[in-house]
Amino acid sequence: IYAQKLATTPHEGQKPGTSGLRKGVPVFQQPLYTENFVQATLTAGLGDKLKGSTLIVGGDGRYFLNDAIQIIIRIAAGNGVRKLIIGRQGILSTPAVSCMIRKYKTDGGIILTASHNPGGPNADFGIKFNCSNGGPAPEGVTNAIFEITKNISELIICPELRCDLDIISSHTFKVEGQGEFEVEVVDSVNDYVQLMKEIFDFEAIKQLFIGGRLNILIDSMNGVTGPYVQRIFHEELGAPASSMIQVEPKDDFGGHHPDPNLTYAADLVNKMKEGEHGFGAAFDGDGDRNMILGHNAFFVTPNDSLAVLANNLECIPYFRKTGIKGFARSMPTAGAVDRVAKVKGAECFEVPTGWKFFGNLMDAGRLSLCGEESFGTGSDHIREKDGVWAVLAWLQVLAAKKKSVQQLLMEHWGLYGRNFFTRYDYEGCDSAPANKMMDGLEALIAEKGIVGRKFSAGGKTYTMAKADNFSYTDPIDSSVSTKQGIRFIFTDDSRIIFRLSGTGSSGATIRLYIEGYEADSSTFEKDAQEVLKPLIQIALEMSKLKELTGRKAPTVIT
Ligand code: VG1
Ligand code: CO
Repeated sequence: IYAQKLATTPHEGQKPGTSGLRKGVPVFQQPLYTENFVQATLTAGLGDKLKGSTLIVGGDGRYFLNDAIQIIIRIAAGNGVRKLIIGRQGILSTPAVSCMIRKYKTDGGIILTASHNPGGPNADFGIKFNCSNGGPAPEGVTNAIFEITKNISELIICPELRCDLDIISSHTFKVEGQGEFEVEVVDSVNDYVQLMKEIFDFEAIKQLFIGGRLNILIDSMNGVTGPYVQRIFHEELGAPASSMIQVEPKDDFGGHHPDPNLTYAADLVNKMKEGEHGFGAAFDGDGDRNMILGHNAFFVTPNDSLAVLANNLECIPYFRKTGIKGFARSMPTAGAVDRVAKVKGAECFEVPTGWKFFGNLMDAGRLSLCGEESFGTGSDHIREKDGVWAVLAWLQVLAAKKKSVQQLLMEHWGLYGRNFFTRYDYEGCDSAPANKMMDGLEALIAEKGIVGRKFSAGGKTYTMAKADNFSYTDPIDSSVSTKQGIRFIFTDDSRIIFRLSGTGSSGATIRLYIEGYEADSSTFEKDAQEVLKPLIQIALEMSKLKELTGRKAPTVIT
């Protein structure tokens, strides 16, 4: 096999967002578009380690996966990468990639996914680089990738190299003038399953399913988790095969949004409402998100899920060994976990949106468990959020506590109070009005007298305690990330937060996050939409969202 230099010209807009580069498939299919980004990723991501490096490569099975992997193979070989470890048929969940990077101590990995965005020839694709710690590349690296894409003029590629990914085997190629290049096609689930068995007490979880004590319903939403779920919950833990649905990874996710929330996982929610199951869960396309439901589709918000797990961490063998090193959440995530941390005497960090911000804290041994309101939960067992792990963690707690999901939540709120939370997404807005709205909010936080000002709606009055655009200084490497979301924090800890999404593939998505805390147990069973109504009204008025975007209602409420 020979390698050659190939002239290329830059493509605009190859700036990685919250979690890698996400664009429509037709964008990635443009001549040398994917090639440019892969070359930039290898150059910037690996630096002087590029020659002789080993990488894990895999994705969530969406349309264009195989094409993208073949491009990665050709460019990696051309650039002197020594070895790629690739899941069979290119399938690896995001947490599995993170697990394998760490286990095989590789120099990093490339994940092919647009996560919860729809897939198919006219839907989205994505490419993300993870570093040798198993976590998403930090901003320093993603900025360096973007800089290269702006001036790229040359690729090094083995144009004739192709590799069959259908069977588990190792392929070795001799690249002229360079040496050996190896592609090892591996089982997609083995390493991940082994890690889960080290973390959890599978025997204890198994007891839950004996004699149908607990009926579960797991929805893979035609994403990557299907094979993992069947292996773990059915083969290893003995749950009946009928307790798993949509377990066939499809390249278009069956035409759905593979996003585990009450809107897009409606199939699961409706089945759970029939009352046959005591526990339900769904995952997103690449397997890093999770949604937890109890009997009759009792909804556990991701904020509460994180707090309940934090409160019961000692039920999980892994944490009995490691101890509790600290907790963290992303800024828009409700502060339920903060209350647990306080009682447990543990550190609690607030980081910007995106899993990449947790990695440094974990590497420094200061973070055990963390999460995001966007259905992300995880721990320092890897450096990505992990959907299947979260479900196992819940089942381990249920097995130890011998209580229902709803009981656990009611008791939790009884101890800590309830952080009511909702997120309104306005997807597919035009960029100009969305930016105008954010500019308006910037002006508002800069106003003299904003602190102390009173805002009223629905018979409630809130006093502004703090208004800013969230800025984060990483406590480990002191890197600073600015403009991570406009925050309005009131004297009773209620919060209104505005952000623009960084994972969309076109236009702008406005995210509005609302949080209100209640210690009074008579409110606990109320609907969050009802409790938060006054704050929502204040948020819409102060932002002029409706006037500027023309949107009367959000596209998704979580
Ligand atoms: C969204 C979520 C964020 C999450 C990110 C990646 O980002 O809000 O919490 O980390 O998706 O998740 P944004 O910028 O669109 O708000 V995933 O499962 O898409 O990798
Ligand atoms: Co995801």
